[in-house]
Amino acid sequence: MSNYQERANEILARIDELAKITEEPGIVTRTYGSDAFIEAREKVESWMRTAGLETRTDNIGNVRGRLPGKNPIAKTFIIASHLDSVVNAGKFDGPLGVIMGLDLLENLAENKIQLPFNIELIAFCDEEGVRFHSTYLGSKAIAGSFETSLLDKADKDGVTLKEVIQKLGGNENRLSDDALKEDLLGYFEIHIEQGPVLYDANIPVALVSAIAGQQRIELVFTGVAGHAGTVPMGKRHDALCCAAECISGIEEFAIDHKTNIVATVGKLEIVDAASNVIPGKVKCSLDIRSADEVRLSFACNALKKIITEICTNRNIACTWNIIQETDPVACDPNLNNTLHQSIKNAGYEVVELVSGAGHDAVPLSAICPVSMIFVRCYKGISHSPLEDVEITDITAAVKVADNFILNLASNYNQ
Ligand code: HGY
Ligand code: MN
Ligand code: MN
Repeated sequence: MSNYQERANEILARIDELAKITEEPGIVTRTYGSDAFIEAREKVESWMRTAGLETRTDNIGNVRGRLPGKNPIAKTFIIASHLDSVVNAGKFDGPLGVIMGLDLLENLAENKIQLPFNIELIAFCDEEGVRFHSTYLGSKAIAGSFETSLLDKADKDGVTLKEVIQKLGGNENRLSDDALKEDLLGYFEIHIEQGPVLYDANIPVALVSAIAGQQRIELVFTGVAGHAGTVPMGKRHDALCCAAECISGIEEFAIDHKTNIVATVGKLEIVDAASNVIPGKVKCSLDIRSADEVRLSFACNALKKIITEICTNRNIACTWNIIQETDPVACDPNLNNTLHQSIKNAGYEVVELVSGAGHDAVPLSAICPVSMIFVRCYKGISHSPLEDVEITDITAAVKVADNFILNLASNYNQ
């Protein structure tokens, strides 16, 4: 068995170990600040320490491990992904990038390879944004773009972000201390594709050329609650029927423009729901994405118009609260040239993909050049317990990533 295969087996074993650390036995749910998140973070930090990295957890809750290069004042290269998950998640979305990054550094340390630059491995604490419906909390903190207005945002149980930071041992007034201020060589993230292209093409890895922009919106529909038995149909202002018509209108619009946008309503809440009450208030999420900035803003404006028209016809009030918006991000051409070469050196066909999913590379792109590779996953399934990755594809990704780091080192001339 080759060294790459052995390392891939160890990576998969650690991913399996992390998958057992969950808020709900039998499924993978590990949201920001939960006890399961804290346990997983401690596990990763212990692996980092065993690998000989200098470790620390920062105020927002990321765990960071550093492998100094030959020249400590040289630039620093960031390798990262996230430790948190969605609800009933797969076990690879996030942990694959963290554990593969750990493997890369472990291999360098074990073989006493001193690079001409420093490497910092980061396990981000909240990429998904499940708890506070605002994503990239960990990566925004280190990119210096964390919005302090979020500190008082409460989760569904009324616990504020500030309280979670304190529970994690952080100081919400010192978040800016953790922003990366040093000279950065770039950022690299290994992530499952979460789409079907590599699976259908039977190719193990892809180069990521860009990451789609997204808008996350909360829609609140306010009608008139009433008795299900006594209010005639013609006299109702049913917030749920209005939301339902809007949701179909959103789908219809996105299908018509399928070439460049996707739109999803993933959360729907009937406030004070009861089977014998006409819904007076309904909240839902709206997630709109496109790799093309102009199309994204066109789609947001067009959908807002469609929703406003439906609500006016039904005499229902609607608020459109933008929770988060990020522009599309282009990955760095120079890093991608080196990645392109590394994929070829490893003996694989080079495929370039745009990422429809968001990644922590997005906030980091504001402070350094970013790069990503995708690893094939089973039928492109993700955000699902069916998420799976073949050991042969992990082996391929180890080979590519090793080549990439060594090629970066040989090209390094700062
Ligand atoms: O939603 C996303 O794009 C990512 O999985 N957080
Ligand atoms: Mn992810
Ligand atoms: Mn995800």
